[in-house]
Formats: sequence, C-alpha cells, structure tokens
Amino acid sequence: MPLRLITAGESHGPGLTCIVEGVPAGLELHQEQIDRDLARRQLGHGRGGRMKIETDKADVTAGVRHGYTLGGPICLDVVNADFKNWFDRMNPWPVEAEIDEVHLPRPGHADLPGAWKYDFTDVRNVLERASARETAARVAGGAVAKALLAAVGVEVRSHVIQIGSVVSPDTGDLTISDFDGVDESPVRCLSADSSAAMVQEINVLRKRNESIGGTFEVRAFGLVPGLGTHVSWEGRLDGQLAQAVMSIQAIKGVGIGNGFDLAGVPGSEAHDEIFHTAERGWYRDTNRAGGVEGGMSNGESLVVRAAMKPLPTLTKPLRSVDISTLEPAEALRERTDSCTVPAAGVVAEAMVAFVLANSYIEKFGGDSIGDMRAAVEAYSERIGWKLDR
Ligand code: EPS
Repeated sequence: MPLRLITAGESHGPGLTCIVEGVPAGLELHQEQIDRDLARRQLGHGRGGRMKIETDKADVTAGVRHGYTLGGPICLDVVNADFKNWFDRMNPWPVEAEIDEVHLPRPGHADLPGAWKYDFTDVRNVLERASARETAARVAGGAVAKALLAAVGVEVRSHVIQIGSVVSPDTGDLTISDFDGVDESPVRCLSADSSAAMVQEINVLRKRNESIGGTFEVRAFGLVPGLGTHVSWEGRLDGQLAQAVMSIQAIKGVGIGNGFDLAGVPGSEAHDEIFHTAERGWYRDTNRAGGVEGGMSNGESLVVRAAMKPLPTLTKPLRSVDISTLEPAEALRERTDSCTVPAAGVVAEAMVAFVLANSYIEKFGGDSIGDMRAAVEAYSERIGWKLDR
C-alpha cells in the first residue's frame, strides 16, 4: 500500500488533522519528534502575530500504541488556539450572529479563482483552507515519515539560502553535522553574516509594508540508490519531489541539484563522474545531479532547492475588485507574516520525507519496519552498497 498523507482543517477553524496511511507496523514514534518539528515550523524572523497565539502540538488519536505504530492509519490533531477568537465566524454550525462576508480578493492568493471555482460569494470560504496554516498538519505527518526514514538510516535537513536580495555564500558539499546549529539562526541560514543581513532585509522591507520571499534547500542523507524509477513518468523520484515541494503554499520554483544552473554549463561540467574503490565502494566526487539520475536516487545526498514568492497578504494592499459590486477596491488587509521562508524549509523537509518514505515502502514493502530493514540490507548487499556512508 502506498503511503498517503491527507490533511483537513481551516486556518481559524477548530483545528487541523493529518492522517498518514500506509506506515509499516512496529515503527517507534516519540511525541517530542513531532512537536519539535511543529515548533520549528513556527519559528523564523518575519513571523506575524498568529505565532504568538499558537503553541502547536499534535494529539495522536489513532494508529499508535505505547509508542509503536500498528500498521493502520495514524491520525494527528493540531488544535487552533485562535479558534476561540473566531468562534462565530468559523463555527462548523449555524450561529445567531451576523457574519460579514469577505469580498476583496488578494492578488496572488487563491481567493479569486477559488471563489469562482467553488461558487462562493464569501472569499473566506476559500482563504481559510488555502492558508499556509495547513502546513502545520503536513509537518505533523512529515514527522512520522521522518521517523520511518531514520529507521533505515536516512536524515532530512534544510537551510535557507536567500531572503529577498540577500544570498548566502555557496556552501558546496554539506555533511549532516553542518546542519547542527541551523535552527539557532533566526532565519535558519548556515552563514552567520548572511543571517544578520537577512534579518536586516526583513526589517527594512517590513517597515515598507512589504512581504519578502527567498530560496531554501532540503537535503536527505543516507538514501540507498534505486528509489523511484526510470520506467514510468509518475514513478520518477525527481518528479514526485517537485510536485510535493511545489504544492507548498507560495512555492513558485523547484530544482533538483544544480537545477536551473545546469542549463548554462557544458555537458562535461554538468554531470558526476563515477568511481569505485575497494575501500570506498561506489562514489562520486561531485553532486551536480542532486542525488537523482534517470528518476532514481543514485546514492548521493538528495538536494532539492525551492523558490518562495513574497506572501500575497500585504499590509499595504494591492489593487483588486470587489466581487459583489465589481468596483475597484483595495485587496483584503489581514494580519500576516512578512517572511516565512525559514518555516517553508521545515515544511519542505516534511514533504520530501513523505516522498522518500513512500519510495522506501514501494521498493522494500511496508507491512513491518523489521521486514523493511531486512529488505534494505539484502538489496544493499546485492548491489555492493555500504549502508553506513
Ligand atoms: C500561518 C498562519 C496564518 C498566517 C500564515 C501562516 O495565521 P493568520 O492568518 O491567523 O495570521 O500567519 O498564513 C499565510 C501566510 C497565508 O497566506 O494564509 C501558519 O500557521 O503558518
């Protein structure tokens, strides 16, 4: 059975739910692993007032017993503390109070196409689900995927490369320990100098009522080769990763390895030559492909980069049209964040972990974690792959 991750919930409704189906039985889970990622998602310079209201935690209500998965769907609930302030406006049931409709779609948000598509006169019926608040549920489910990956020796990390006009210096090859202090940076950037400049950039632009985008990178360490496939377009690992990361709110570009930069270099500088020694086994000296060749993992670290646009809710709104009067108007003004690139990196870790965990289940079977581990070991032995690289 493939791994499935379903989220439900509105930004200011009672709460968010994530159901993860297809997780093997016998996987050890810890509440702290899940809550740590939820807390990491709330951080980052540029966050707005909502993060002062919420302290996200996941209540596991199904699929886990005494710290081990049972093989059935796992249900994770995250309460919206803010719901009490929206009790009438977001109540699942009819209320006595008169609730004003929202008629001012924000350029760049789901508001206008969503209202057309779903036949709503109230834009709130669209924006509540489109909000990136939904990513809290993805992160809760992603923590389960990360636990599965850790059980087969895989770790997923992320860091911010760019915020607005500030780009951190090229880090080149990174090892897992390079990420040890990344969450200490207020923008989750590996360079202390760039972190300071990024904070400054956010402060300056926020004062101008601007929102700010940027780029980040997710890396996965310890993958076996052969996840994904070259034989079908849907099975290609890079295609699945691109879809999963692009699905995160406000992401407008995804690249694997050197991605778009590969278009401008000659072939002799675009690929990763193949080596083998008795001591090291198979290896490459470069990783321009970002760990994927022919739609399959090649055993090098996975490198996924993504570009996030500036958030479309602006404190100085753009021009729009009132959907009830069709008159020109300013777009909806709502409380918002000025920059969520650091948080988006944490969300992308969850999405990448989900795709990779699914690839392991597909390739190695997913009834029990012990059977999966044994299958990974047998396969690694057949291809002469050292698992403890
Ligand atoms: C978010 C919660 C939201 C926003 C943000 C992400 O809270 P509120 O709308 O109550 O301020 O901070 O949502 C958006 C960026 C968006 O475009 O909707 C969160 O939990 O991440």
